[in-house]
Amino acid sequence: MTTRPILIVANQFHAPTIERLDHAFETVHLWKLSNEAKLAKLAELEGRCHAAASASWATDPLLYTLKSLRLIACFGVGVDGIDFRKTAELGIRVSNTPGVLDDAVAEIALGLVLSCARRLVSADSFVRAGNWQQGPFPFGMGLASKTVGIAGLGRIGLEIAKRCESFKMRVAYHNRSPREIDYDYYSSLEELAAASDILINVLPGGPATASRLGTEVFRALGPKGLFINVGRGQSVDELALVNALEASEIAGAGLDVYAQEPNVPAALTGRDDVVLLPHIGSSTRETRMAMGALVRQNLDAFFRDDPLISEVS
Ligand code: NAP
Ligand code: 8YV
Repeated sequence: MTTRPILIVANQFHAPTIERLDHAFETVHLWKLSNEAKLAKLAELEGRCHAAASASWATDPLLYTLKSLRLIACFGVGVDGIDFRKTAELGIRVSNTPGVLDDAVAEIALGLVLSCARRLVSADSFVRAGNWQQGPFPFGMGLASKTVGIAGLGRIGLEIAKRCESFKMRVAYHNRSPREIDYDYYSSLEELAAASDILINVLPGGPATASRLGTEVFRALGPKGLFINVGRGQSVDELALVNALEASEIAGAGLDVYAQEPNVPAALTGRDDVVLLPHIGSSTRETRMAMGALVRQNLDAFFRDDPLISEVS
């Protein structure tokens, strides 16, 4: 009889994927245990368990007490939930799910752009409230010939750029270094914001980008500018964003991500110049299944001693 490898599932990241992992591995559902029970279980697994699967934006810090752990296979591309100081110290490799979610996140980014520019959510409320009979809805902003600034022109950023081109927009971007691509490059976020009608954040989270989008960036974007965030909430100084909206220093914002999810600042929920989504960038049925398949492929490669499909270096 062949024994199945032991796999820790750190949190409940996607039920259909976890169900499949339950069939392939001897899974331990860590999130179901109390902290005391987790520590006891991890001690019992010492030397016998070498891999865990986890959401990418969050994991269980108690995982790092398992000294035989060698892989955290993340469900998600943004790995800001991983403590890379710890993984380096303990010799733990990390995989993620890049590429398979680019279309879904780009679709949500464009959905937010359209919702903010043409005020779709407010227009819907206007009709439902019976206000149309009293007069027309206020004008929105057209997209054709406007400049979209993309902060983080990587895999997802490129898919957003392609879609913006089809709306006849000009594309500009900021990365740490320019790409070989025919879009205008700005070496600072402030310069990019100043050149943009719509600024879209797709930067990864983590210390390098923490609160990078703040007062100066919003002032540079200007009173007609729209800010869209599908990257990470921690990259935004949310207080500065609220202040910029309250002072009409920018025209509006469309947000999929927040600094302290699932908590959204009350100062935002009361405003009709913002569109607020509950971190649904990658949440289509197809995309989540593809992310789960990539988690599985990375685990299989690890247990065969093959190179990982998508290792975070
Ligand atoms: P990616 O391909 O690695 O692209 C990231 C881009 O950001 C790269 O072009 C990189 O260029 C730039 N960058 C990285 N660090 C930077 C820094 N400190 N300053 C300036 N530019 C920097 O990643 P991706 O697959 O497109 O994903 C991007 C992020 O989207 C993820 O990390 C995640 O946080 C977020 N995301 C959100 C959702 C959602 O549901 N809303 C879903 C998936 C992903 P350089 O290396 O040249 O700087
Ligand atoms: C989440 C994301 O991971 O991939 C990312 O970085 O932000 C999302 O796809 C998703 O909510 C799965 O937990």
